[in-house]
Amino acid sequence: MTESQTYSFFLGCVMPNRFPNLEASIRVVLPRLGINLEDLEGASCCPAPGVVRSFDEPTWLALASRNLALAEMSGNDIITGCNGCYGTFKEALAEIHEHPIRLKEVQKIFKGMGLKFSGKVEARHVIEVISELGPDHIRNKVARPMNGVKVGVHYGCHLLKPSKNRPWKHNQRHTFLDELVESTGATSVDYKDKDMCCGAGGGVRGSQVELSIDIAKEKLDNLIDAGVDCIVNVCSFCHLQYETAQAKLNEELGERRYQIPVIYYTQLLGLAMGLDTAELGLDKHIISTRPLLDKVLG
Ligand code: 9S8
Ligand code: 9S8
Ligand code: COM
Repeated sequence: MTESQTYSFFLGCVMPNRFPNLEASIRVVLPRLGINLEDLEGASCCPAPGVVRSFDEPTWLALASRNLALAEMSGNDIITGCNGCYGTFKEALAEIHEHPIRLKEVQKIFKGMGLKFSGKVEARHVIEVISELGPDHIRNKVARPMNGVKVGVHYGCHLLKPSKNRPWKHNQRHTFLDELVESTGATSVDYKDKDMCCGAGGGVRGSQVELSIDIAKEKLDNLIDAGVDCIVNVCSFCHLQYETAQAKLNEELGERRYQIPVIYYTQLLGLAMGLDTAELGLDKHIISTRPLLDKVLG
């Protein structure tokens, strides 16, 4: 199924409920790259790897398998724009492939539910299929180069780890997203602790909000020190963290110190392709994207 360029689009919880603007940018940009999306009817939470898997692994595996089965039954591989959902699907598939007994267990649970599941479906990330097209393909699509824009790239944890179950080779693992950002004409700026977690994942944001925001603050301070014009991410949960943590920190400080626009990769690419800013949802951010848009559009 890897040759197919039509995928079942798995939204997860955060994107459709909190950031439909990111979802819109994916739906607008991907077809223009020759990647078609079909809606995945009846999907549930993936469920979140750092949360549900930590508490009840068999429930996590059964629910993840159900979502994968829906894609398998529609004849497509599954695609997601969230690192957490990507992590769940990659690891659920690895689990059933390495331990066939786990697949049998899941199939037993599915009895009478009208689900067919063999595990012969692949899980892809939006940024993975874009990166397969290669930086040159992206460069050819650029109508409005992002020259002079300084970007702080945030990969996020689940995109890259565990590395043995991720598609990027050792030498590309910490560079492919920077290259895709630079293909738009922008500059990826190095900053302290770039590979550090945003502070949201693994249930930290859900149970220890203060600690979670403190971790985000450390990253945000490093990004400010590096003089970035925006953060570029590829995970709806990282996106939520960077947007809401800045708003919360400003509220506590009583001043608007944290104002870094937080941009999903397809929004940056869409902007560089010359697409309409409202169509890309760039007018729907918690932290205004205006300073970035002023710089780009003049
Ligand atoms: S689904 Fe429910 S919570 Fe979430 S967005 Fe991504 S991880 Fe999967
Ligand atoms: S970083 Fe650490 S666990 Fe995660 S991928 Fe998205 S949320 Fe931010
Ligand atoms: C983070 C997902 S993207 S989780 O909180 O680790 O489950």
